[in-house]
Amino acid sequence: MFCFQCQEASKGTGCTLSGVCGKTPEVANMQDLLLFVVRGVAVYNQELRKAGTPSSEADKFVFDGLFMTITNANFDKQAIIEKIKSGLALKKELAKQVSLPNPPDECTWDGNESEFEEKSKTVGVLRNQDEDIRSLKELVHYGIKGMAAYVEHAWNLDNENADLFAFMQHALAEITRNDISANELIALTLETGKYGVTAMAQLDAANTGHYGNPELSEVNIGVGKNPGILISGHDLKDLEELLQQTEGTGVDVYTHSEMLPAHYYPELKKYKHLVGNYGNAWWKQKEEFETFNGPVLFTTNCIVPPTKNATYKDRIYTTGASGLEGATHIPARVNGQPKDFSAIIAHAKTCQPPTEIESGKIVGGFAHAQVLALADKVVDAVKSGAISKFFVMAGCDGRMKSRSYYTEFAEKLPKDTVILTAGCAKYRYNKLPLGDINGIPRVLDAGQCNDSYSLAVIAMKLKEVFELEDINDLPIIYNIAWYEQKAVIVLLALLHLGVKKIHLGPTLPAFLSPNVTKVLVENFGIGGISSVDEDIAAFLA
Ligand code: FSO
Ligand code: SF4
Repeated sequence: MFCFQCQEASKGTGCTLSGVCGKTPEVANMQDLLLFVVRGVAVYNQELRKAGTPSSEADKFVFDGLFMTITNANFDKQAIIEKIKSGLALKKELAKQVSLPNPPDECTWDGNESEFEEKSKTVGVLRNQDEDIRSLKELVHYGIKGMAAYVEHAWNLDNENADLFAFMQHALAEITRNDISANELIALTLETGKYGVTAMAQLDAANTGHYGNPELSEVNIGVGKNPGILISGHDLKDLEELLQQTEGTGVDVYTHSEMLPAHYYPELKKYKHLVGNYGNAWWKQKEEFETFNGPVLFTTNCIVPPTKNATYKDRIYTTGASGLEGATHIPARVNGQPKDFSAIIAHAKTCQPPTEIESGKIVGGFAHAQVLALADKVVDAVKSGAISKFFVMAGCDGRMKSRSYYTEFAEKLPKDTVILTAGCAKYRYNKLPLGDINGIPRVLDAGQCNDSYSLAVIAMKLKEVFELEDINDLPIIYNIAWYEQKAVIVLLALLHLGVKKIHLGPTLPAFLSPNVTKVLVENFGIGGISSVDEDIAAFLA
């Protein structure tokens, strides 16, 4: 195996023996083969698209296949094998309708399960010899993986955009080319950012269209007396159906990690048995799932495979693109009918209520509509000097010790600054007593990582209000934490919007070669982080 797609890549270069995330070499290899099949399907479907007859089954296969390979989304080898088999069958169907003069191996290869392992070892990241071409191809690849996740959530809410399907498959077809140049790939990287904005805007429209605009909300972090189900990941449709099916059953629902922002949506917070948010960011699950006592539902990443002795092993359920050997997988919707959560609900009834690990409330819901509703107050605070600067600290949290930087950074920021956040990065500072400025909380949480879109909307609005030419003239500093591929698409989207001098930490991606890093530094002023004191001094200078 070789994988370097996330921030925790072993030794900062790549995982080769097994994943720091818990991915075994067998699962890693099958994911490589799945991506190989995804590329073949994309190449064929692009041909069909040119003829005006793209396959919607292929569209779905592509975004779903990409999503399954995102960091810590799916550890279930058999589920990945089944996906490969369905992709091979689909590819054969598409091939019948297409005549390609020189089809790549991605299109022509076929094999049975006994041949998967051997083939998988030849189709991974290292198939590209040139490190810059490899780096750029993977940068695009990870960007469209993140995009695929957002597209899937929107699709679950009956929201689809043919342009996004076309772009993802175009990008995959380009990555499949052996003769693509570095310049072509750089252009494709920037284009990926453009479609990243479209994907995030689409998901924002889907979420707000179904559940209303996020609004200023207090979220309970304590527990109630009923047994509960803990729901993690990003898929709001799954949460909605779970809430509908648990209503009146005596089973409460709690959010974990990236599901916290569900509490900000009027159409979700209205459920009285959506009791609160339990715990912190994804990587704390090993302790928090123990004390939660009830079953846990993963709707997407971030799964940490439980240790042998974990008491919650049999309490894990997955659905959608997520998967874990030994966990119960709740099947997809059929013909638009809701998923069947009866097994997890029955399971919850046999469990003890959660053990309280903290109490109190956290505040959030500052997506674009809420912030724009407060725009006058915010603008006055900037004009009067009460707010000197905004710090965008969106992104992901992770296990690395060095991430304590973000807690310390938030603590040491001057009291006249405001943090704008989205994604699970917020757990590094969202329970600190950072106070407010004239009633405006000093940490404004827009929501999930995809709600970084809201932060961009807010920035563009401020640019308009202050009549600035350039988004970079705003008093906004970008100090972003990344972990997996959704952060890659957020980053590329920000670059597309013209944001410069983004700081990325706690370490720069292993998949950026020195030359590609140089391009990003020279054209966009991207930088890493150093010490909190040095960085704050530099940012405020
Ligand atoms: Fe975090 Fe995980 Fe949302 Fe990511 S829970 S790390 S960027 O999946 O997607 O922020
Ligand atoms: Fe390693 Fe990250 Fe890949 Fe997992 S996803 S194998 S931790 S680089």
